[in-house]
Amino acid sequence: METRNWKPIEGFNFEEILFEEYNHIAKVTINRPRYRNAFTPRTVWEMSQAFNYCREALDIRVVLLTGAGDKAFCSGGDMHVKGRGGYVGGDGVPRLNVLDLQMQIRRLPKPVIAMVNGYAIGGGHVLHVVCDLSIASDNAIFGQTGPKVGSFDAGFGASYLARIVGQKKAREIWYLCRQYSAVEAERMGLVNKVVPFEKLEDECIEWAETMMERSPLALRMMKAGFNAELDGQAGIQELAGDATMLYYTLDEAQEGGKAFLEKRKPDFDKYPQFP
Ligand code: S0N
Repeated sequence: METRNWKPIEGFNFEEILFEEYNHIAKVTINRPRYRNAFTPRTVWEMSQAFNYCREALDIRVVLLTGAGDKAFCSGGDMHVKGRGGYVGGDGVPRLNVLDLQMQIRRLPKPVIAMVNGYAIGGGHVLHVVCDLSIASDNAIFGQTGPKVGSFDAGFGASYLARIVGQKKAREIWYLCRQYSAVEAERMGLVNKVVPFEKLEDECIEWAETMMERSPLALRMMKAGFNAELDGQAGIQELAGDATMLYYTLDEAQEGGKAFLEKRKPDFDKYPQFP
């Protein structure tokens, strides 16, 4: 693996994730290898802040999501803090805040690559599913455990998974709770590519750098388009929001606001029309 100068992104007090940047690529690493990178409400809250930063930071073009160590990407919610109503954090309140994080990853107008470096299980599996692309090391293992351990994710964990692998396979994954190798996952279309563990980061960086040579706006619109197809009204709102953003960059849109402030009728006729 090439040695890269990952720089910590400053300004946060993260305890359960690492947040770093290299060449306009942000890397969010779940840093709880002792528990196979299971997430607590705090882990999720920290990831949420990191993804929010990635949305606002104009110099970040692609995000990698991964887990620390060589055993796990993420093993889902931390069973030690699973209470009635959700995962219980330091404030004693049960939460399922990973659902908000899933939406955040989907709505980030930049590509997110899941760098799957080991087990992607339970809610950890859903996290890689909601990323735009998944690249896995050859030791990666995939699966849902919900019906075996008293939980389920019938949202993106069901519907988006089924869009990817098909209804029959998705039902198999959830009903039987088996584990699948990286090669099996690749065959199902669940991951884009499988590489040797020591090549995983290099491969992800190569994909990220290739995407950075493409038009960011074109990628943003494609992501919104892919989401709209699945997300219904919320997906259309996202795509429409991007269309509005583009409209606001045009003189035609500026004319409307200017005319209002100058107390005159807007003149929209001077702007080009397309068939
Ligand atoms: C990942 C597995 C397969 C790894 O096996 P391996 O390598 O043999 O390691 P272990 O010895 O099992 O584990 C090492 C240590 O790590 C601890 N640990 C592992 N996973 C977790 C975990 N999820 N929570 C807490 N601790 C974990 C082990 O206990 C062990 O510790 P020690 O050394 O002290 O014994 C294997 O570990 C495994 O199967 N893990 C459990 C995976 C699992 O079932 N995860 C699902 C958890 N639930 C969810 O993710 C639900 C998702 C969710 O949040 C949600 C989302 C939407 C709607 C609803 C929900 C909802 O939760 O209800």
